[in-house]
Amino acid sequence: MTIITAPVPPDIPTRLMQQNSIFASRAHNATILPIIHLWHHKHESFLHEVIDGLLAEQKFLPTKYLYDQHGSELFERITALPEYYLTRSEQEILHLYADDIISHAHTKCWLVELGSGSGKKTRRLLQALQEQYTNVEHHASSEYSSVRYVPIDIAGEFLAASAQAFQHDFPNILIHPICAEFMQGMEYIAQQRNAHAPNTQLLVYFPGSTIGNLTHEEARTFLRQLRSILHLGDAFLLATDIDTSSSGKPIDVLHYAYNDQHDVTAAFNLNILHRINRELHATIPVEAYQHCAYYNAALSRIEMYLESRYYHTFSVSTHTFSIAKGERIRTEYSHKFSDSLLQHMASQTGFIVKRSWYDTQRFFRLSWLSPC
Ligand code: AVI
Repeated sequence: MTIITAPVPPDIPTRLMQQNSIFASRAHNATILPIIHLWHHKHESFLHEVIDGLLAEQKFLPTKYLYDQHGSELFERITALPEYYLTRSEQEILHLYADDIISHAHTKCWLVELGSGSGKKTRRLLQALQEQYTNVEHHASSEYSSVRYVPIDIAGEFLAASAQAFQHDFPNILIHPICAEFMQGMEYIAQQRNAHAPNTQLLVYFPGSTIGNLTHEEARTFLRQLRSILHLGDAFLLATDIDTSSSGKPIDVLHYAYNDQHDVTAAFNLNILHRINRELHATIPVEAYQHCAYYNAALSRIEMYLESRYYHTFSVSTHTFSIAKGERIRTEYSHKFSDSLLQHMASQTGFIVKRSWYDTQRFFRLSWLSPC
């Protein structure tokens, strides 16, 4: 499958820097390659996916549309909430074990991050990479630079900001941002590696337990696609949130992580309705909805909905929808994983879980999956 939509530029950093002076690096800053833009927001698919979701028996809105500019900002705020333990737990794992994790990587390694956002968590991994695998003679502006950071995200502004933020601190790491959907970006970077640096390892980091936002079937499809792009010897560093039955994590901890006292998660959820009104000229009365999120213990997942407070109608394009009092529109699943579920999914999709690292409360894990 090839979904590359932009021409593949020659992979010679020095020349690109000369072409585009805003990317020119000072002596002790990392080189940033110009952002590769492969992603285009398609108004038609947004409209069709929204209408399909609202016509379904159990109404839903695709989770990915929670993340416009404002939605991404609200999500950044969620990650700093005291109730949202996921980010802190993952940061703790990286704080404790980044050196150990990176010691499993090859000396020639491109660290690819899927959904990098502001890239805050990655700082510890980059520090460990820089300390273990680069030295001052080996400056990133060399076209032979063997250590790269490749953030992939559809949010171009976040990519640009995080690349700039890393530029100064990691002078020996070449930064290669890609604005794309995950698999699109993966295909592109794997082609680059295969063509220009075949002995380099791709270490793909998927943070935040974002895989939990897919259904198990979608997650398996995602893992199989990724596996078909990776080579033996590459690695997948996967973050997953842990379920309640296989750990001592109280259900309340999960509940409040998605029902915070300042209603930031509620605003994040409701924002999708504002977005639909604005971008699709819909007439949804946003005040008719309230945030609803709870842990479904039988299916080990948070389910997030927008619940109607009263009967109302609205239109999206030529469609009119009637919504009953108490009716729910699903906006997100957030699946939680036991060790055995993770191992089973990995083995079904061509991976083996080599090692997992946990935070001290054992709320969250980071796992090293090897293609096999
Ligand atoms: C991005 N994702 C892993 C978050 C989660 O926890 O499932 C999204 C989120 N939704 C509500 N709060 C956070």
